[in-house]
Amino acid sequence: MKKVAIIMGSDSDFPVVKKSAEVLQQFGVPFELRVLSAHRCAAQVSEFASGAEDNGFGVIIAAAGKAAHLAGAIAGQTPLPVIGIPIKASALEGIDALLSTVQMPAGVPVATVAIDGAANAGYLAVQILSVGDDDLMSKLKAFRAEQTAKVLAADKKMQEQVL
Ligand code: RP5
Repeated sequence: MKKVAIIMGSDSDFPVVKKSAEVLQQFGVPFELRVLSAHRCAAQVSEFASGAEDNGFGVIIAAAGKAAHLAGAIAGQTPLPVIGIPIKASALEGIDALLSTVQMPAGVPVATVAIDGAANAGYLAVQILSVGDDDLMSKLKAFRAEQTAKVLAADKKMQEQVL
C-alpha cells in the first residue's frame, strides 16, 4: 500500500495533526510524520515534495497555521493529491490559514478540510487510497455502516426518552 505523508509546519501543530495519524492507524494505513516549514526550511520542503512520489507516498497531508503556504508549496512540486489542514494558530482564529490554504490557482489543487479538521484529512486520505485497494475500501464501508448504526441507535434512544 502507498504511504501517507503528514507534514506539519511546526511541532506546535502536532496536538491537532495527531488526529490524522490516529485515523490512519485505525485503518492500518502506513504513514510518516514530518515537521517542515514552507518559510523556515523551504529547500527541505522542495526536496520532500519533489521526491514524494518516488519515495512511495500516495497522498500528502499538509498542516500549517497563520500565512499557511505549506500545502500549496508542496502541491506545486508533486502530482500527488495534497490535503491541506488550516491550523488555528493566531489572532485570526485560523481564517488566515484557511484562506491561504484553500485559494489555490487552477491546475494546482489543495483539498482543504475545515480549520483544525485533521480527522477528516485522515479519512479523506483513506478514501483516496481505497480507490485502488479493495481491502481498504471494505474497511471504509464497514466504518461508514458502523457510524450510521451509531446515529440511528442514538435517534431511537432519543425518541424513547421520557423527559
Ligand atoms: C505556522 O505557524 C505553523 O504551521 C504553526 O501553525 C504556526 C506557528 O508556528 P510556531 O511559531 O509555533 O513554530 O508556520
